[in-house]
Amino acid sequence: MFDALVSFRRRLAAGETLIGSGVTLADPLVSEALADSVDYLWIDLEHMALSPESLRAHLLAARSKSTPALVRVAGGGSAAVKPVLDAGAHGIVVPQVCSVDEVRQLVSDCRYPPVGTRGMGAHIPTNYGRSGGPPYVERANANILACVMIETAEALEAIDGIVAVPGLDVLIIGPWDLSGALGVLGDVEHPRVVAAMEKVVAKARGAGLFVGSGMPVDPEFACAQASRGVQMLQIGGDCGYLVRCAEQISSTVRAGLES
Ligand code: 3PY
Ligand code: MG
Repeated sequence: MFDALVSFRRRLAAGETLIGSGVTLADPLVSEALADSVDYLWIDLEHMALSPESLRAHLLAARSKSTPALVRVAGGGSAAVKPVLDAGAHGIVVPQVCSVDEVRQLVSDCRYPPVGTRGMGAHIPTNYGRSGGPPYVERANANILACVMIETAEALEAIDGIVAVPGLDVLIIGPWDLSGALGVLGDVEHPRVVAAMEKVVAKARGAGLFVGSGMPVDPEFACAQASRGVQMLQIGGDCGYLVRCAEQISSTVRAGLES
């Protein structure tokens, strides 16, 4: 399951900007249908409570398309992270972190000993136990993406310590929560928010980390984030695409009917 991740990391390291789609609807066909349009999937357990069966089926669909699937968990901690990794996630995104300790915890939860504290026993990532030996452990430790979202005032404050956590791979900007944390909820182009996002990009890049951003369906904002140096653009997701496309098509047809 790591080949897709190896090439994903290689493309990021080469400086490519990659796009991902959010997934919130239960049916795994959503992941299968979206995979060919994007470079990665972002399965969202923060804002949608998918069942374990649905999560596993999405991850199966992602594997069938050789598309890396990051899972944004609702919150950190081993109990949240372990079953998601063992279900075959290629990376974990923890939202709303506030402290260096939370970041250390995530990295530790994502890596097997001696590097971290991830428990042995994964079935799916080891091809159901067929390949669970040292080469698997090495590949898992080298490739699983540990990602934290920078979207709180506390995380901004602690950014130097956060980027220095060994084993952290990606900082992901949460522009909307960040705007709320800076007192201008929803105004993601406010100079204070832009300055904070630029700081996150600079700190991430200075520490050799990849940097991403979440967002709703908003192509202009995606391009603005790319121009600020964001390399992983999660350009909205399934619900947003459905509604936006439905609104456009229905209003075009209604306009045609009236003319
Ligand atoms: C935010 O903007 O707060 C996000 O979490 C986007 O994913
Ligand atoms: Mg957020």
